[in-house]
Amino acid sequence: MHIVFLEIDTEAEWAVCSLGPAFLAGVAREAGHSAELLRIGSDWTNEHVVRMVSKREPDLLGMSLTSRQWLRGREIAGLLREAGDWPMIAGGLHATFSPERVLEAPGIDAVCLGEGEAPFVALLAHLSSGGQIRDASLRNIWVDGGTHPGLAPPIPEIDSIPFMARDMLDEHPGVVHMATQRGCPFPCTYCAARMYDQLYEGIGSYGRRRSVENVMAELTAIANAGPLHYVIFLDDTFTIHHPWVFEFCEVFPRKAGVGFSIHARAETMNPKLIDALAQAGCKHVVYGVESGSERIRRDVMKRPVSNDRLIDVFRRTREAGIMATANYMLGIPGEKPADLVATMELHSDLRPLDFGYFVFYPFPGTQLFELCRQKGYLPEKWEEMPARHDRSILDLPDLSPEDITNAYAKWGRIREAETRARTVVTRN
Ligand code: B12
Ligand code: SF4
Repeated sequence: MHIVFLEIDTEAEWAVCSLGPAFLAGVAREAGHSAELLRIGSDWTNEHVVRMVSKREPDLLGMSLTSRQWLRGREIAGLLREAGDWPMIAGGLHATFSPERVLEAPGIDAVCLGEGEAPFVALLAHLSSGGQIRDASLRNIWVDGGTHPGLAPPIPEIDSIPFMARDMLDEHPGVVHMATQRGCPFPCTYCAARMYDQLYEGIGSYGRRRSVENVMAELTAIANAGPLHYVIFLDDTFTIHHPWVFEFCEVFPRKAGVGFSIHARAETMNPKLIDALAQAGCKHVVYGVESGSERIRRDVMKRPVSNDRLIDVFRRTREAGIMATANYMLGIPGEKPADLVATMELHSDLRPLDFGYFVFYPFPGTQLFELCRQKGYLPEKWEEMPARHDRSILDLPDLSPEDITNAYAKWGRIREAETRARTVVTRN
């Protein structure tokens, strides 16, 4: 079978495509099928989309969906159904946590719930032996018109999963993206990734990490096949399970010897770990700070870390020679205008080298999504409103749309001022 995975670009193209299809292409190829990626550019016309899909003569289309990709993904699925009769399956976070809505979309015949490797290969076997997608009766695969299929436990031994099919990621040569773990043990109420653990409650454990040996085997294979200049670890929280991280820091510089970046939660860092990471070649840590208000972090987001601890971790990261990025959110339920200011104040104490700022969006399945629904913050037509970084879809009692727009604009001015200041320092 020939599978074409569609990567739906929204307002801009990310430097890397969705990792899910790269894992699935790995298992599909191992099972004797062929798979390729079609990246649907944000500026493609409908005619161009249809032309590019037909040219590839797919037996099956696969679409990975985050909430951000959903509205355009739905449009493209409908368009392709009118143009051809290609069966299509959708998977990923959004499909897993809004399956009924996704299945209502014309052009989407089935949804894959949760971890995709085993169910996808089972579906390919079903189709290869003459079955139709809508007749499939397989765990995790919910077909249009069918009932909830039940879930198989996640693959216990994740080292047994083939390496990602790297051609599916559209990476820049030498800069590679890696995933060493699945699941996250923290309880953040706004986080969609967290929901996988709940999905599998009573079925199996979603939280697993590859062995350092297996990760290094993948990096060695990459280095043997072409250039390897830098590794971006895309794990949610690279620094959980310290023995693993220390083992990695010991092996990585000897076997790979290049720079790398990670995502970390500040509470998981300590001076010894920061030093070990720096010595191993870590150049960049992205921290989720989210809010400068301890109240919002503790009571709304379930991130009870103090501002002092955050300031200390940023300072130590800086002193170790590692660039720190801080990510912030604004427009969180429960926030008041003073909390928006508190985040900016904390930012000036943290002094990160870079930062990101995003307006809160309630991802289906999360606790904060439920809270927004119960409290009436979600407008009636919320599903038709795009998930954007600069605008809230919520009707919040304590923040007006202007409060959020103004704060977003102010973050833009902070960025400009910091960029200007850095340019002056560099010139001098
Ligand atoms: C790496 C990553 C990225 C990468 C790659 C994107 C990607 N989708 O893989 C980049 C940097 C591009 C990125 C960007 C963004 N991301 Co991001 N990202 C992640 C992260 C940390 C890891 C993803 C990962 O490792 N996947 C590994 C694979 C194995 O898991 P998976 O994607 O779930 O895929 C499995 C199954 O879902 C299924 N499956 C997936 N696709 C398909 C398709 C088919 C056909 C089938 C059958 C099955 C299937 O099989 C896969 C293998 O088991 C997740 C957090 C997380 N843990 O999921 C956030 C996450 C996906 N990102 C998120 C967000 C919000 C964003 C951004 C909007 C950033 C932002 N600033 O807000 C952008 C938007 C990206 C986009 N295109 O829409 C949210 C999405 C929430 C949601 N409900 O939509 C998450 C969950 C973070 C969070 N904590 O809430 N991200
Ligand atoms: S630490 Fe990050 S990945 Fe883990 S639950 Fe919180 S936001 Fe999600």
